[in-house]
Amino acid sequence: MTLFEKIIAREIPADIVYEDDHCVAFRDINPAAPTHVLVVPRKPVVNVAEASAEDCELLGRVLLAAQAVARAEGIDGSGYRLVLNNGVAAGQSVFHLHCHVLGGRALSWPPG
Ligand code: DGP
Repeated sequence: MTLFEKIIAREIPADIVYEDDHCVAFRDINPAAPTHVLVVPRKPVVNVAEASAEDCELLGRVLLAAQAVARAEGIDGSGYRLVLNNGVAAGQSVFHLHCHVLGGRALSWPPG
């Protein structure tokens, strides 16, 4: 069971800000921006690289949940960044697909 499955199951506490039938979203424990929320599908797909065609709808649900989070957090007007880290070299540390929703400050590009 992944760490994020345990959060979804309420076995580990988290500040959950959004949920629907497909996804749960909660604040990152180590925020990198004033708003930093993780959108996690209930299905424990490892990452985009490991997703399959049957996950097509689920991937769209993750993005729409991220949109809902951004609206609820009030960062949709100023702009926000969505990040999906894939694999160790990209910085993925939890191997349960998650979309970082980052906003509330200016974000530089390219990332380091
Ligand atoms: P990534 O590096 O892309 O795999 O992002 C994983 C994120 O998960 C990282 O920004 C920190 C966050 N995180 C790790 N453990 C916990 C936890 O127990 N609770 C919460 N809310 N976030 C966590």
